[in-house]
Amino acid sequence: MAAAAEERAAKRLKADSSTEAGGDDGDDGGANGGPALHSPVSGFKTERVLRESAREKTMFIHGKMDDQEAVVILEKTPIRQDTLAELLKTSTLNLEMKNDIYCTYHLHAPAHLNEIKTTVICPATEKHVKKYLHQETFLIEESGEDYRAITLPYISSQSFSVQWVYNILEKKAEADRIVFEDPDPNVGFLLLPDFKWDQKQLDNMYLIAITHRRDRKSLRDLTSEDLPLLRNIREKGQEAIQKRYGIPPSKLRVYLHYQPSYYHLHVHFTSLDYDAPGCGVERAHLLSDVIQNLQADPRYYSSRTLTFPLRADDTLLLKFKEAGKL
Ligand code: DD3
Repeated sequence: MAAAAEERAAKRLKADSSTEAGGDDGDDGGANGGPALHSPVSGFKTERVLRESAREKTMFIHGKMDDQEAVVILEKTPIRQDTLAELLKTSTLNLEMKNDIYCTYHLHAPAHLNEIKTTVICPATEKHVKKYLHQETFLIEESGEDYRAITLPYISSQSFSVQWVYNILEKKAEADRIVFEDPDPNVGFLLLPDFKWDQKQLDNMYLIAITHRRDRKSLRDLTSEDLPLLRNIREKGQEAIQKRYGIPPSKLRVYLHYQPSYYHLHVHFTSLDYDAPGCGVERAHLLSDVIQNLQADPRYYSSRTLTFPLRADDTLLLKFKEAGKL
């Protein structure tokens, strides 16, 4: 049963990618339809490795590209069931060791089955570079008063750019990745894959719903007036994911972050089987709980104390310290 459902889902993903690719594999221009561009990372000069994880098979690198600051993120992609037969058939195996019934090999996969997901941020700001350095974190307990006295002035003074969000809303970027849109200016939103998801397997499905409304920065701005918006995102988001990927609402984790990583209201939809970064109790607020809390108290999120982690090098942490709150 489960295996059959998985197979159907894999076929669905494959069908999706091949509609843009004009052939699902084997062409020379990038294995998943994207054009094989002249490599922007070949001119990248590494300055230092910010973080690496052998377990996650990732590396975060700070360096320069054409004299501009840049961050490059490399991540080995999971082995996929739908290309497994091809992988085993067309790769070469080099024996490393043999002992009794145990053998280890180095498998050399053909190029199109051996991708590394690569993210480039250029020009990168100091904040991007810091983000990927490992840092100790501390919990903050932010009252409604603390939010208005400390956090809000800080986020206003920083004027964090959400240009990339506006580009998505205006179809100037990622228009071909949109999974669903409700164009209503008040309760409407766009649903699309988050950067973190390569869309090759459903196990780590990660979509974001971005609201058309631009006047809600975070959970803190939400009141009972926003209930129609939140209910709309929950209902239509779940429906679109069920339709496109065959994942039922009971397999979805739907939540908001506080603090968010960008101050434009958005909702995360991740696969329940995926331990997504930031889905822990110290940062994630289930959309259903948010809806219920606002039903019970229209000002719940402007008055309640909210707890969240901050990195040791975060300027907001310094502001809380200066105010004698830590
Ligand atoms: C971001 C939070 C922001 C590094 C990285 C990502 N999903 C995005 C631009 C376009 C996107 C996202 C900041 C930035 Cl890797 C610094 O996220 C994005 N497009 N999360 C999508 N689809």
